[in-house]
Amino acid sequence: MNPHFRRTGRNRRPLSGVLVAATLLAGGATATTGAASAAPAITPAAPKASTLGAQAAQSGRYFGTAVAAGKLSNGVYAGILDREFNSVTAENEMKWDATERSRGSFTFGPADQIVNRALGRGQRVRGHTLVWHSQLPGWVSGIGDAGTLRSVMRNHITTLMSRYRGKIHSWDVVNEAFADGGSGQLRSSVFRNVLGTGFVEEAFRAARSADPSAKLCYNDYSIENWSDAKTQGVYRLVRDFKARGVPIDCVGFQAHFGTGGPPGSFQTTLANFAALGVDVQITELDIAQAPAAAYTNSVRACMNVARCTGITVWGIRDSDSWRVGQNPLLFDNNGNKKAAYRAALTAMGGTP
Ligand code: 9MR
Repeated sequence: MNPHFRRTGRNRRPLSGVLVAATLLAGGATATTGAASAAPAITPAAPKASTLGAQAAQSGRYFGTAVAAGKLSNGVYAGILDREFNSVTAENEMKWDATERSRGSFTFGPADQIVNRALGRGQRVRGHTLVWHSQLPGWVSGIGDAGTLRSVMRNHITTLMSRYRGKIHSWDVVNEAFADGGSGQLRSSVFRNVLGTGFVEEAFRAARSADPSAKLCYNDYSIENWSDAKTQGVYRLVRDFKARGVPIDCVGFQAHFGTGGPPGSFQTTLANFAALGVDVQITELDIAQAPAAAYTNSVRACMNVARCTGITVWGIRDSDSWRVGQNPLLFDNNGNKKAAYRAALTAMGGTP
């Protein structure tokens, strides 16, 4: 079982405002409230669009989805993709185990297919992901020598980013590096264990050199609740990077939620990160059973933060989701729009 399933349940409990405020006071983090940096997302005169991507574009945002190369030939799938979305993320095709199965030998067919198809249709592309402890080939996780791992990591980053230079709007440079639970520290991984905690900085510096036109994101799950130790750990990392001039442009909040949807502090979290001088994005949104109100709250949190630049849902139809049996997406197995779809579109000011 994928460990994410265990975590989505805990992820959804909004903390009371009192607890959030107390944590803000005690934590010493420079924090602003969600409302303070919220910008009106919709101008009254803006025409109402009837698809997700078109409506997101009214406020300069994108609305994207994860796609699988193997499904692009399915007519229902491709029809929804092209009608509704103006950004795509390769669900698996750009991961290390898909692109560099053995050292120095790169495979780009399925990733190229996704990128070329999207760009040919005017859709933007998110890059996912360069440095991640999971879906990592054994030949990488078995490296014990720092010099070797450093050179392997740099080569992987440089090769992928160079191939798609100028074609990717945001790259998840480092994915899921923080530990779950209360430590607020980086998790154990070959990268941290062999290179030390500085591997995150090394990865971002290599990424900036490889494609200066791409926004460089740190991406993680269970960092939506402001007072959580994991959220605070990522916040400290981003604050430190900005203070020291280490390149970082965005933070991706995966947003794999349980039925309750986002925690009550989600907008505050987005606003507090944005106040550090980075964009924020919702990168892998899905919600168990897809309650309409939970989608409304998720989309509103982004729309209310000026630097929340886009939302990506993690799949098109429920049958495309990694969360088998949880029906967490905006379209049912037949490709019909669900109540959650109408909620998401309406929350952006569109009209179903
Ligand atoms: O949706 C992806 C699924 O098809 C893969 O089997 C899985 C392997 O770990 O990864 C899923 O996508 C993950 C994403 O890359 C990173 N965040 C969590 C996502 C869901 O597990």
